[in-house]
Amino acid sequence: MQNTVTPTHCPYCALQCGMNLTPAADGTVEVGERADFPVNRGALCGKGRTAPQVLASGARLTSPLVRSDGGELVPAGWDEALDRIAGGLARTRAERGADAVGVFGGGGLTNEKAYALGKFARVVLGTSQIDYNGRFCMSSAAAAGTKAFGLDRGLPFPLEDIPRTGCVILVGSNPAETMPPSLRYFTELRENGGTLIVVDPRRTRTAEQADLHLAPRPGTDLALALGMLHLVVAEGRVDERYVEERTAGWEEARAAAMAHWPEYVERITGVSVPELREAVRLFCAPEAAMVLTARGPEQQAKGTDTVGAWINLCLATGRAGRPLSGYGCLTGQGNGQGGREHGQKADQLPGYRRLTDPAARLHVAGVWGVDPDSLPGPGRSAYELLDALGTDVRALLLMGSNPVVSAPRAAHVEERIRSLDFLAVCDVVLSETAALADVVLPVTQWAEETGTTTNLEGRVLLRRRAVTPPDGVRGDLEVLHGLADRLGVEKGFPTEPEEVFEELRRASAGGPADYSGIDYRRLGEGNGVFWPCPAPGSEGPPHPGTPRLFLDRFATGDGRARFAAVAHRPSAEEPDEAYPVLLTTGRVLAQYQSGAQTRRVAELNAAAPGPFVELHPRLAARLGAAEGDPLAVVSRRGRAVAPARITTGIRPDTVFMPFHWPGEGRANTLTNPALDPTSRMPEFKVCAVRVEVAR
Ligand SMILES: Nc1nc2c(c(=O)[nH]1)N[C@H]1C(S)=C(S)[C@@H](COP(=O)(O)OP(=O)(O)OC[C@H]3O[C@@H](n4cnc5c(=O)[nH]c(N)nc54)[C@H](O)[C@@H]3O)O[C@H]1N2
Ligand SMILES: Nc1nc2c(c(=O)[nH]1)N[C@H]1C(S)=C(S)[C@@H](COP(=O)(O)OP(=O)(O)OC[C@H]3O[C@@H](n4cnc5c(=O)[nH]c(N)nc54)[C@H](O)[C@@H]3O)O[C@H]1N2
Ligand code: SF4
Ligand SMILES: [Mo]
Repeated sequence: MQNTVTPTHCPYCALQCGMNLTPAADGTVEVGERADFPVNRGALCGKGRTAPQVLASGARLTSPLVRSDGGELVPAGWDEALDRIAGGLARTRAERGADAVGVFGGGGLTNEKAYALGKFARVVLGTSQIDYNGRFCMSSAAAAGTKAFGLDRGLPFPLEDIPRTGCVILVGSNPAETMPPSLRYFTELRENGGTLIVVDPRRTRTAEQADLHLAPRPGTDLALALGMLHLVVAEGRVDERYVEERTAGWEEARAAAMAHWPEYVERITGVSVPELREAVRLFCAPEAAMVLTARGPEQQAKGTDTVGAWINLCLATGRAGRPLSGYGCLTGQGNGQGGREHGQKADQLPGYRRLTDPAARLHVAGVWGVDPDSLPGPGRSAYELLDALGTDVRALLLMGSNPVVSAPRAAHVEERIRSLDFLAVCDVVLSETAALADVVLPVTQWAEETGTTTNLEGRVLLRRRAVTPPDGVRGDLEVLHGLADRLGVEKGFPTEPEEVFEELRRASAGGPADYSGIDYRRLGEGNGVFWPCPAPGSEGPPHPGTPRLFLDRFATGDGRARFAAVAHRPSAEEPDEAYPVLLTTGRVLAQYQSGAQTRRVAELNAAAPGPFVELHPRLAARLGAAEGDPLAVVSRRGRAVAPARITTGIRPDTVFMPFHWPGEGRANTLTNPALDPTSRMPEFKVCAVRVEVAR
């Protein structure tokens, strides 16, 4: 395997760029262009290009660590570490019941790991208390997509359709920094005569490429979408025939939109009536158009309704389930799509089945060889689970997330984690969360192991092992196998990813996310397969996969898409005298998520060395702040300090902080854990703060 070129995929975001890896004799790994992979055609961002540096980083864990009597984390052997974890989880279960043991997963885990982790929680631990960081990511879009279309797949079409449509509205999405190679699709759209509208309170690098940039006040996208729908109706642009033939619920949705006059919407959003009209004109003029959302409108306590309102706009104008038209959500993490399909979510079984559906329980229990009645019911959502640590949930197994940095109201979450009776973390580095654990297991990552991921298009991909892992580390699947064995379940947790995938195929068969017609051989030969891809009957040819969904019918019982009857409502926390400024949060190009991995790469740290507070010159003048001055940002949850970065590219009523760093500048010390009632998504994108120069 050494010194050969292995075609594989990036460890980080949902684009899952193709790349070629070649290990060199000196232990380094060369990243080469993989031009034949259509999604990125060889292009990579700096994070992907430098990803191998994390493999060899001095920060890499190469031995299990256990907490000593003196309270230090000290190296230990694998047997001792696994014994301790099994003992810790079993003790809590014996003393307090199965639901006192929690499991927290991640959307970066491969399909095989996500599947095995969900099975481990339900079958070995018997707990309902499992959820994952995808809840913080795209759960609002998933909930709205399921309501509207009967099925949630981030993009219902491949990225290659984007350049050929007529207009794209990108809502709260900054691909120039979060998925740079995808920007090409939007550039080509404009070269082909199409138009790009960007909706973002900041003039991002993405907004700079747009034909029209709307800069609403954070947390008001719902009103904005309703205002546009109002104009669509008022200007006679409704596709009556499509609404009649392919949708349900229009009358209620129409009535709700009619209550949102453009002038009223202007007052709520700060987007002027002429801008609203122009957006409607650009969206409605061409034959086909798309709306794509990302975390801006979704990470709100009304994220599900907000996405529903954008879907309404698509439905009223006949722009869903037709060629080159549709609504899509740009998922975030490497396996953000697959990670939400195979059972690490609190209410879910593999194949995107519902845990409360008796037929789903019967099918999956059959594959697992257990009694369906032994499967627990739905558990708490991610923030609610973290909030219950130390009280109802006393022991936690965590794999693939760093909530001390990334969870809302992070100081409280950190305090909850510290109050656990027992914490075990599997990670590649000593993340801020792993540093609090009783046992830390060092695991293999990405290029050191094989597994599948499902990218933002719903394309299932094979990520191949390209290098030999360092001595002392093991894969997450080996960890689950070792723990299951110690907890009395000897069978059902294979360590070979392909074996796990074969079982996942059977478990997903017949479910909404049906992978049963996909296997490693097929994935190895091409550029991935789009689900659903059911297994053919004994005679039939292989199913080709489904790049484009809903062209004939939606996945609802009657085949019709559902309008959402939604109305504007304020954010959970609006500015007042004590906290007069809006805080929003997000990402920068050179760091990834909690930074656990990218903060180990010198080149990335040079480009993005630390947190900052972005603010408008007018707000800066009011505060007496100059560029680089330390600013204290204070919310009802806490206080963070970071240098001022002054720019005219942000609304004067809003400040922005990236969330990639721990410590004093941790943005999530400030954020509001108010949850969306349907998706249980926290309101990362808007809360009220006070800003002052920290002297
Ligand atoms: N460089 C980098 N790339 C990444 C990641 C990373 O950490 N770093 N993470 C990956 C993951 S998991 C994800 S989920 C994606 C996220 O990808 P994006 O959604 O593109 O990233 P964000 O920066 O969180 O948010 C996008 C934009 O929303 C805007 N915004 C803030 N509040 C509002 C609002 O109320 N309404 C609207 N309309 N917009 C608002 C912000 O100004 C920001 O520019 O990126 C993926 N790619
Ligand atoms: N304020 C604010 N907060 C946010 C957001 C925001 O926009 N604003 N965005 C939210 C979103 S969209 C997301 S997705 C979350 C992400 O935030 P986190 O869930 O913290 O995501 P990561 O930093 O990617 O954490 C993954 C951890 O798992 C480790 N890891 C990587 N690969 C593997 C593996 O294969 N196995 C194991 N066991 N470990 C592995 C990494 O080293 C890292 O420590 O943050 C959320 N938090
Ligand atoms: S855009 Fe995403 S998948 Fe592509 S190289 Fe960058 S981080 Fe990796
Ligand atoms: Mo995400």
